[in-house]
Amino acid sequence: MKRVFSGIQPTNILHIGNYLGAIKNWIELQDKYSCIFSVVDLHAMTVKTDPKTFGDNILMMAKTYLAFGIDPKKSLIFRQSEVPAHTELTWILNTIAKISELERMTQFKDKAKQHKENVNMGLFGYPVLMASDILLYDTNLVPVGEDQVQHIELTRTLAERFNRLYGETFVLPEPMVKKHGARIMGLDDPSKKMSKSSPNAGNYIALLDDPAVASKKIMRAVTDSGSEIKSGANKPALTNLLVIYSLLSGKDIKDIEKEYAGKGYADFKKGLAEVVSGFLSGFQKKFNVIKDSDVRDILADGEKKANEIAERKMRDVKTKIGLTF
Ligand code: ATP
Ligand code: LTN
Repeated sequence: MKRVFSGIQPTNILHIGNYLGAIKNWIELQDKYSCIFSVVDLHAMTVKTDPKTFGDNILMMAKTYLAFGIDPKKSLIFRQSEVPAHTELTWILNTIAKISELERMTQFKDKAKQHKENVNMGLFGYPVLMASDILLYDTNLVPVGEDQVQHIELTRTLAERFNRLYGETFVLPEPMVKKHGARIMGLDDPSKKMSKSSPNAGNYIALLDDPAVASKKIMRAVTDSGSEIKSGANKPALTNLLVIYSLLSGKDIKDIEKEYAGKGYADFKKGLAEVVSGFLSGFQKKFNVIKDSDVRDILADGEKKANEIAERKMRDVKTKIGLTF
């Protein structure tokens, strides 16, 4: 069975873009592939974290995976920081990663601009840690949003380089990007992706937003000129809302357009607000009944298994390098 690996950083706000671009696709993969999903807490540290809330955010992230249907009987769920091989392999890959390659990463450039006061080595080396996550588990496929494809290409470059220098060791992974949902745009600006780092909370629908608050955000979302409910390149704002509607309801965009033919933006937004509210209440109901103690047990079990696989790979890596005698 092919191996799938993915992860999300446990930062406090998760939005429907993260769900539609990442987690939603993971659920469907569980029956077809051998899946590993990590809470990548070390990655979250590249932007200053708060010791008072960090632990809760990690737990919440794992709970979110479970509430959406990641099934610990089918998939392995674990915390990155509990598997030391990730940082160990990162150092080794650091020695073959080129500064010029890392400087080209658009996420680094964006984050460096956003956090001018804290452009740290971790932020710069972020993609190398991500490469380690992926390569330790002989990953074939990495389901992510479009913004992460560049990091997976770098992962392939590093794997190929290591294999060439030291002999066949790593499997070359491929990104798995869905056509729809890979890039949900901000509700306040359809030219930029929906992002939890946006200073305007109206940019995103957080998974833990009160459904009433989320409805207001939809009603206030920017729209394009004209009044017809029709997707297209000339209507980026409406197209984004139609994509969200379609992915959350399971209906085809064409069918939604038909449903709203002759109606205006206000009616469409009201319909979308209902779909979003229903989705959020369903998710929150499940999220709220999962016990912290169960999440801890599931993570501990996953960590044990992840450590076994990762340690085996590290032994191979060290042997290939000659770090043995
Ligand atoms: P930030 O916006 O602060 O950079 P983020 O929202 O991108 O953070 P991440 O933890 O970096 O959050 O991403 C988690 C996953 O969600 C990744 O697979 C990413 O590709 C996906 N993702 C993030 N934003 C979107 C979006 N707007 N549309 C679709 N997928 C997204
Ligand atoms: N950088 C990713 C999170 C991430 C990841 C991974 C995704 C860290 N390690 C390994 C897939 C595979 C992001 O979504 N921002």
